[in-house]
Amino acid sequence: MEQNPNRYTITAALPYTNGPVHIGHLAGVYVPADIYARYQRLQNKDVAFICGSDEHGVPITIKAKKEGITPQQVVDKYHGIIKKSFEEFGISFDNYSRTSAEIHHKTASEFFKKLYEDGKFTEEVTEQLYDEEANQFLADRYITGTCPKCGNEEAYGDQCEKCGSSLNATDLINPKSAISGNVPVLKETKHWFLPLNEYEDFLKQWILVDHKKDWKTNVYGQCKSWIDDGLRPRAVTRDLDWGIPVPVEGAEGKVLYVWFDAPIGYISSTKEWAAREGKNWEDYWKNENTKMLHFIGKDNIVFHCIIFPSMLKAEGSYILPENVPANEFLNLEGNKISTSKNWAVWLHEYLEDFPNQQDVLRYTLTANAPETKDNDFTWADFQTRNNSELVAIFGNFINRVVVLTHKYCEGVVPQPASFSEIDKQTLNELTAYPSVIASSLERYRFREAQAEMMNLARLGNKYLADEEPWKTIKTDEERTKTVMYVALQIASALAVLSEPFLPFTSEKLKLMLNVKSSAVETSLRWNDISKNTELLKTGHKINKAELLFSKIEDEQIQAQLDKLQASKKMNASTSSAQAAANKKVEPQKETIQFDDFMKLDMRVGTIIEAEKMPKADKLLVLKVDTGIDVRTIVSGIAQSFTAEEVIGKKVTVLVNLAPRKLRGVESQGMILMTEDAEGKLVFMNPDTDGVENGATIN
Ligand code: B3M
Ligand code: ZN
Repeated sequence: MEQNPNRYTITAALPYTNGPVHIGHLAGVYVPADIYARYQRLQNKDVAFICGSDEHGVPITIKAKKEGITPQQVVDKYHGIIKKSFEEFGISFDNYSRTSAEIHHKTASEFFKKLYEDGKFTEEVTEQLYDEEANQFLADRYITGTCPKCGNEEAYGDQCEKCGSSLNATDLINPKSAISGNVPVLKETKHWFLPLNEYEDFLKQWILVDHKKDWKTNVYGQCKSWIDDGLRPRAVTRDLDWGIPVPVEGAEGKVLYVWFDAPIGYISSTKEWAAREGKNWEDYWKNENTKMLHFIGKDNIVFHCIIFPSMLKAEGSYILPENVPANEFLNLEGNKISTSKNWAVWLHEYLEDFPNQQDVLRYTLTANAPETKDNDFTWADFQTRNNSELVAIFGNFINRVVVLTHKYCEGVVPQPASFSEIDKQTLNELTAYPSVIASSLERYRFREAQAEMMNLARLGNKYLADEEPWKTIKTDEERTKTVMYVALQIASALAVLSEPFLPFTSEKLKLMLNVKSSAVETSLRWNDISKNTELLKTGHKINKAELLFSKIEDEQIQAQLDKLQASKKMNASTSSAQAAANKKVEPQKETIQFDDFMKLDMRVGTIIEAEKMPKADKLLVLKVDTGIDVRTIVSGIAQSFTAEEVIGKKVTVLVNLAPRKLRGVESQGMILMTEDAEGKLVFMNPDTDGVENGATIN
């Protein structure tokens, strides 16, 4: 294990192209990965920051079925949206590929073939769950059921998202087809398995011994519990028609398991990049001096820490990840983020609603990052982070420095006179920041690192407030110049140290300080800040002030909250529609002839009086104007309506029903009703505007 490698392969989980990217993905994976990649580039490391779209697997085919389009159309649509929004958000991937790319199909097929030929798989005919109505095998997300470990009733066929267990579909209790809702049957089929049990010793040594200290406790803990539970062979092929065909004979109609092909996507994306950049991809995957890191969310831990490393080990020529800094989940306004319930802040929508404010979201997500436990994003917090921190501290400091430099020093870095104790102490503190921030970043503590960066802005803000150059200018111009000199050094350190967290702000700030090109100002490098406090030399001219951040108003926040409220309403109505759809429908009654129907005399009527039948819970006694007459009808609707509610209602009345006595009152007809999903009665009153009482219904 080399202490300070020069080459980094940094991967970020390949997003499924069954929907756009939301803040949960960003906070869990892409923002921390991007901060880390940018930081290592600032250390002059050779970085390959790799990602791409995960375009296979059941989530895609389910989405296609739901929208009535082909899986290819689904992946094309979301790959486009995701790629564009990552770019606009400043996620600095060196390459963003896709698993439908030819290079990926080739790479994944060859990988499988190598393991196959080396005898690393076992081949087994087993009974798998099958949907007889849909005529297909059910794997992964095509099947749901109760998790045998934690009892979650919505576990998937390959994983329980509640407890994180990795499952085989046949482990589920009460399995149910996600296609038809049917109970599946068992049917024999042949598959190839990676015998994870044979990698137990390797995994024990590699994770439980070698990485006991440096992996995050949440990651280590999950791995340990799987290993302690005992590992079992895992099928790496599936009976599906969407995916990479299994490249061996006798495997017609079968594809690679999506979690077999997807992590190989990191390799194919690296190959695509290397070919374009004239690099050797193997340096990034097969060189022991390369440090490989996988940034993922906690639901992906087993695949990146157990299954993929076992695949790499089986292949034999690859390095293993040095660390897998997985995050927990981010919630939104107190509820779990959900793509299907549209309970999310979508990146592409954020970029439209808050143009040129990428850094505000990056900042908030990092400040609240779910590093050690699940966390909550609220719009109120987002507004406060912007208005009270970015605007009031960082923005305010920079604005004062630049404006006052123009006001008192003609926009030129002044010659300092002698430094006071405060000046020396401030410059001294400044030199400590790069290594403090770096040390947090090296340990994947992004919130802590960003907080330190903000402390530097605070230091600058406080320094100016205490030294009051706007006062000293009247009595001691030299002092003012010295203060401006010191403040300018802090501002330029911030321009560098903020880059991983706030790349757009850093860019603007460098432009303002006129240090755009590092060839002009070679001292503006991360590590030089600790050695040298003269980052901006006397005589250097800076540019005009521009606002780095602007206040976010209550109306903007309210608009976002309204959007979420609309999703909530929509969900409430679809869930009652679903309840209705799930309700048992009565079978059709016996066929009648036309003449039978013609015997029914149904009229439009109006309820003109109503009262509760004494001592009867269910009955209302109604007076109904049928157009023919006004008659009494006793109706069993008292549990759904009060008497007052129904007076004046237009209704459909069966007028020629033989009269019968209910509790001593003769009922002369029947009012037609139905029931809603919750069992409440609903009048069958078709749109009767302009229809007179007595009109017949045929
Ligand atoms: N497509 C992300 C997810 O579980 C999954 C990651 C693949 S990384 C190789 O949503
Ligand atoms: Zn579970």
